Amino acid sequence: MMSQLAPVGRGGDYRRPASGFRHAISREGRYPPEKGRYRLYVGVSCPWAHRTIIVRALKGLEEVIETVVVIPDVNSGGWVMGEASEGCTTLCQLYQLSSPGYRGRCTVPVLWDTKTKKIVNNESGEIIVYLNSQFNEWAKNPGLDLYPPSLQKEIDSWNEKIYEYVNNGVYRCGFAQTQEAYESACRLLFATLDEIDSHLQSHRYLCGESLTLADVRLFPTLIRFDAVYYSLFKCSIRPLQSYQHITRYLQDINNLPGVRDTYCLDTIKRDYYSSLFPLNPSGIIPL
Ligand SMILES: N[C@@H](CCC(=O)N[C@@H](CS)C(=O)NCC(=O)O)C(=O)O
Repeated sequence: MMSQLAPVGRGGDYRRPASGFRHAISREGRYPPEKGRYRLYVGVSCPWAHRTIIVRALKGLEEVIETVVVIPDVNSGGWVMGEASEGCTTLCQLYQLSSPGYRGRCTVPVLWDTKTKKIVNNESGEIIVYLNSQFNEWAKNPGLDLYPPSLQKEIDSWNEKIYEYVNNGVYRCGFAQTQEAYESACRLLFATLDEIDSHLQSHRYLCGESLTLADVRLFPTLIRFDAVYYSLFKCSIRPLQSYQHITRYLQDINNLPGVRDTYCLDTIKRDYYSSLFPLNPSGIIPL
């Protein structure tokens, strides 16, 4: 099961497959911004989907883009719909509706076009860029720019490092299939957390005084860290709460209007320990 879910390289290191649907939302393109046309399929325990839920909340897009929450199924290991959507009862059926014969993984988040019945994009890092910039006409907070041109270089450089060693880094610890691959991922993860902690000693957010997409991408991993990754994924050199500046930073983001409502730690723990990954055979959820 693990080799299907988590492809590895020759050294037993986890290799995340690239996302397959990469269309843009743009005025000139096939998918122009429109109120009510697009829908987000999300799983509430998924950190990648969590990014999109945060940007939707911060920008005030609740009435512009609806969400459908999918649920992890213990038996099939895939996402299923709570209620049928577009005539589909599983997320894989939705992928088939968009692309008959699709053979890749059926992941969340999915940005769906209700008009053409196609997946526009299933890469969270790109979806949040479109949510930030393309729906301002209808957003409650159109002035909030989480990816301002003056900071894009700095944001991109944090993103690159944080994706590799933290966002995907925790999965590289949890899905490693050799001791060496695990140790290497774990040391790189904690070296990056050390660097982030010392940076946050003199910076409120990663790129200064205002929140950016770099913070939005980091937060979902950090908020799950001590509850899930520390034990289930063996990210256990030290608990995250022992980092003083990261802890302050997490509280600051958590206190931003709307953010606390974007996740539920009990659901996250339940899903990770019982259904998302075959890493905990007893299904027991730690206290
Ligand atoms: N590159 C994707 C990754 C998304 C992803 O891996 N989602 C996981 C949930 S946390 C998923 O749906 N996995 C189901 C599967 O691989 O079958 C993104 O950032 O949007």
